[in-house]
Amino acid sequence: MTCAQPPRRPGFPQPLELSPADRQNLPEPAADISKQRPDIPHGRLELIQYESKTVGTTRRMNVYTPPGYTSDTRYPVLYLLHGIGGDETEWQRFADPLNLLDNLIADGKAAPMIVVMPNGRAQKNDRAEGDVFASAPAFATFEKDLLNDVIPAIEGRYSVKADRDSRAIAGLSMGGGQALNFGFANPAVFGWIGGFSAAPNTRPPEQLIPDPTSARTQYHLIWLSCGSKDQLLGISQKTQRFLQQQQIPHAWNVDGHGHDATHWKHNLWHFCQQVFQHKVAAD
Ligand code: FER
Repeated sequence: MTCAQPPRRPGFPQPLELSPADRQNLPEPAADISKQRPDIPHGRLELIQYESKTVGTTRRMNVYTPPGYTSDTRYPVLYLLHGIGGDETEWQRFADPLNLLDNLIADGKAAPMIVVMPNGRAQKNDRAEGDVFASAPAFATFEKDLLNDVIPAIEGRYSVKADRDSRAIAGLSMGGGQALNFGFANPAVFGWIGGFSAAPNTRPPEQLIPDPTSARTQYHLIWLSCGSKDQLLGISQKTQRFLQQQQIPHAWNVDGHGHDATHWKHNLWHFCQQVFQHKVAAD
């Protein structure tokens, strides 16, 4: 008698399948990448408020300004988005971007930049409370809040370069899906895109990139990364396969981590060394 495989329980993790393209293309960073170094200049992290016409409330965001920030210089801006269970403080907990950026800038490995960490849950109660999955629609609404409220507030308050070549969007998980969706939908606003462990809110490839020919040359950097132990790997793989088929230049880094802070911190560190540094695609 042969024994049939028992049916998989819904929600039971599916086996992850790796192809030769799914490899770690960048080295594993050292353990001390976001350790505070007393011997180097430090930037600042400030929690600021802005009026959101989209949501109808006063909202909060964390803003990193680099060491020696001065209104005599105009800086590029990275908009960095959190996951479904997070808020404007989540990146601080997962990756300590203040020290991570201070260290990279001190070592000449990252361009001095402003990093904006807004709250991507665009609804009146934007705390990560109760069933956090119920707020998924508010993560889509955030596109309006970002374009019409967050970016104007940042550009009115800080000394920034206000053009697509100087605006990047990246995020983790739900924020990775937002970064891909909003970045590809708004090529006039963002020139650099990064998705770390993008969640199922990522649009299917044909909707995400309806004009692959333009996308081939429009972006300075398209970054995708995911851990090989992340149950959401299939989302990034599907997106990466499309980019590859369509010959859209991109970075693809599959490390050995899961859906976790180590993957996000490591890939933010790598991404920050490429963003605003060089043009990988012709204009
Ligand atoms: C889902 C699984 C995971 C989903 C979202 C997530 C909207 C997001 C995870 C995260 O942000 O960490 O089915 O649907």
